[in-house]
Amino acid sequence: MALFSKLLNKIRGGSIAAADWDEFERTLIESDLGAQLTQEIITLARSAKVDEIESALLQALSAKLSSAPRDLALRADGVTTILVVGVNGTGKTTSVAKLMKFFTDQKLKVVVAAADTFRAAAIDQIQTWGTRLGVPVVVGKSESDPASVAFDGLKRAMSDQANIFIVDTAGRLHTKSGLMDELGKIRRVLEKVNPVDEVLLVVDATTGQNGITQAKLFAESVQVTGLILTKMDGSAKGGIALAIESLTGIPVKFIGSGESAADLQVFEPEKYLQGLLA
Ligand SMILES: Nc1nc2c(ncn2[C@@H]2O[C@H](COP(=O)(O)OP(=O)(O)OP(=O)(O)O)[C@@H](O)[C@H]2O)c(=O)[nH]1
Ligand SMILES: [Mg+2]
Repeated sequence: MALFSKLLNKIRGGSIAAADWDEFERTLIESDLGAQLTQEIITLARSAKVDEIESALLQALSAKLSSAPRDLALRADGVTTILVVGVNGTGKTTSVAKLMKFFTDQKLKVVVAAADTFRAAAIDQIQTWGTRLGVPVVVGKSESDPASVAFDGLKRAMSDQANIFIVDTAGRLHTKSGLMDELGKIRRVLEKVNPVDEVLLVVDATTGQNGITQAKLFAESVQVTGLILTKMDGSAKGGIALAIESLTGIPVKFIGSGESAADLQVFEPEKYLQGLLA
């Protein structure tokens, strides 16, 4: 993750050659920062004074982060509703399980709806997590209407006086407008009764620049309020969080770092930037 450390050391040591800049550029590109951001950073680094370079970089990178609210919009009273959306296999269901643990650890009462009704296995998967983590999971029949399962889940959350209601949705391609419209329908049906507070888009960090395209297109059809960047434990390149925030304006709210329920971290931008520069 310490993308800049080698360069900074060389600059401070006073011996930086053309090849070092090339290597730095490669490092940034390979970390999924994207071409444009990489060029901006290099231009800045080349022009900054030696003793100011670190603070100049930190400032420039900070300015690239999203300025949208980063804390979850949790209600003090009533049910906070969170929709979890994304393309196939990004880690939505696992992230819902992680959120179950995240909230129950804070002594909040959680109810989940299994609105991925396309596959029976998907219903089993989320039910298994619910049983393991002690969270009620409302399911419908296989192939039943996802919006009606979500609605049943919300009714249960309200009658149970739950604090948090999470909807796990089916994976969908951001390019298929029919499937994207279905998310809008889920939202509309829920909002007849209670507002949707967060729409968290789950992006697999290992998909690199494609993740940025996904974020842009999802944001166009549903009001995405935050990202969960998963699989940051694998070969994921640390630059993707910065690239995605800079290009979409959507804040990263959580980082997924493994397959178990505990592998979720709240994204802390300052720490993240310090980590890049360390
Ligand atoms: N290493 C790693 N694996 C993860 C992480 N999150 C999810 N996975 C794995 O990714 C695979 C897909 O996860 P799911 O949670 O089923 O993904 P999904 O988005 O619900 O998939 P669909 O419902 O089929 O669209 C599983 O094998 C998970 O264990 C993560 O943060 N790190
Ligand atoms: Mg799933």
